[in-house]
Amino acid sequence: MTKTQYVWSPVYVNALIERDRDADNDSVTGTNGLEERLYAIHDANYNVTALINTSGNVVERYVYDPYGVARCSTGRLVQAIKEFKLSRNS
Ligand SMILES: [Ca+2]
Repeated sequence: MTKTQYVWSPVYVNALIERDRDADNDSVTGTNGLEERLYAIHDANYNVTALINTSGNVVERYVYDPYGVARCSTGRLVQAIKEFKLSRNS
């Protein structure tokens, strides 16, 4: 059962466009069970710096050190990006 779905841009290796999530853990609500859509905002290095909802409000922010390591390492999105990078490198 899919709980989270990511859409990645082809312009860069980890350029996230948006994330759809089953926020209420109910597979009937939303489109295919996914009712939460968040869009990713990037810096110049394609690090995701914020997630905004469909109303344009910031719901998550990410801060990186000068080496590109996310300081907010517990976020689901950061974890997804790490896993995506690993899958691309293997
Ligand atoms: Ca749902």
